Amino acid sequence: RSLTVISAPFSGGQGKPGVDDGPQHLLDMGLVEQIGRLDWTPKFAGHLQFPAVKNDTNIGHVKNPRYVSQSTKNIYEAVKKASTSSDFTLTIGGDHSIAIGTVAGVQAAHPDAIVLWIDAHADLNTPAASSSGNLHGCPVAFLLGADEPLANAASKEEADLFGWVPHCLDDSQLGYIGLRDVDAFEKQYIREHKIAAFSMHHVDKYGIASVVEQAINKLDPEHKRPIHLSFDVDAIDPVYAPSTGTPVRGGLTWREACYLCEAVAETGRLVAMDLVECNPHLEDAKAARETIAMGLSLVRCALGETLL
Ligand code: DIR
Ligand code: MN
Ligand code: MN
Ligand code: MN
Repeated sequence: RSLTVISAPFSGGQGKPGVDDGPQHLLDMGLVEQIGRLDWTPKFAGHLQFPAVKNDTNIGHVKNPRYVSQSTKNIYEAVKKASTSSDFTLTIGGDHSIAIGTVAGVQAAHPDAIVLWIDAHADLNTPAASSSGNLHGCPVAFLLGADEPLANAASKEEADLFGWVPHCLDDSQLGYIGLRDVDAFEKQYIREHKIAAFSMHHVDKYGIASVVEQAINKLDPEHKRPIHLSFDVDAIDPVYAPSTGTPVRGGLTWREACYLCEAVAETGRLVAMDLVECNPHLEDAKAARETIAMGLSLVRCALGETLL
């Protein structure tokens, strides 16, 4: 089965430099070779390039708006092409704003695919609701079509910077696992729109195996839809994945995270995965290596590696 690896070394969705080096570190520690030892024929599509945008001033409090819009559009085109022509698309980031492009791209090829969003955060703020102005906290809002034209823009074009993003996700197509740092707007949206959301409380209460099963059963009771796994490494406890921009205590253990990926692999319906927010420049070199090693384990587990 054919697999395309897309590198999206992008950090404009948040403020900490270094997350754009995640892909190179994953590659250096053997990503493509490790995939090749499983039941896949990987092809590395190269590093996408994100030309700088001049005078990319804030729009309201939203940071790097033109850069994020333009870069995620490039990612969208690349992922759409890969998902149309290969059996599996793995996109390595980069910060989670890249999922604006990956989810829209995968949906273009598989409009019925469900999205499992594994994260400490819901990434569901609209630009207006975001208190940080960081667009990596907003991808889901764009994909669901919860966003509005950007406030305080100088022109209609600027207000519509993210108007190109297809509203490709239905509320019932999205499920969260690992949440534990959710903003008030996001909590209300999840409640009102009845989005399938499993926080760490649910993982504690039911166990990870049951949570994965419940999530898939809720989104796809007939077990026939393709699956896109969008994995933010900050879903995992910082003990195991410390080198990430917004660590939150009380996350998934190493095995819970691997189990989740193994269980999704067992469905045989996984068609795409994103691995994001590995920042090898945070914490020390040992922490960075462990975080990258965690990421590599997640990919292998999602691609069918088993313990026995
Ligand atoms: C916060 C943090 N909800 C925000 N989001 C993060 O900035 O909108 N997402 N860190 O990964
Ligand atoms: Mn995220
Ligand atoms: Mn996160
Ligand atoms: Mn929109």
